[in-house]
Amino acid sequence: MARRVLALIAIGGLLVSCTSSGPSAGPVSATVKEWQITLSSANLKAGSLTFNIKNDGDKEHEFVVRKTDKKADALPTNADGTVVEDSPELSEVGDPSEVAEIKSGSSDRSLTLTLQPGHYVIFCNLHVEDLVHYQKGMHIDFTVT
Ligand SMILES: [Cu+2]
Repeated sequence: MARRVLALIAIGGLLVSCTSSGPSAGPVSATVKEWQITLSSANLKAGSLTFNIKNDGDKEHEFVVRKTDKKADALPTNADGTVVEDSPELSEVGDPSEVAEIKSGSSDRSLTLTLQPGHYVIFCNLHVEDLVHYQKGMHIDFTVT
């Protein structure tokens, strides 16, 4: 009997999570590693949002957030392939608008931003030992509505 009740509660929880639609109000779980950045949701709700960042990789990474109309894979770049972080086409969205030096294995870094509706990108802009992390694929788009 108790087991059946628990099963019904579990099913009810699944139905609720499936039927709730629209943007996520956060917090957002973000993972950085070689060579990608992933988010628990890429459709976020405007307002104050916290990104809890985990480095699942073997290398140090960073987490740079900018508001821009450009797609994450088509940002303005320097001659070495890194992103032009202070390009007029990219807007900072907080002070700071990024988290640097995220050590391998760490999960205690976070970034809270107040976000307006629009299109945003996150990228890692490290260039270490001939590896340009942005060019290796460390970028992602997200939208705020
Ligand atoms: Cu990186």
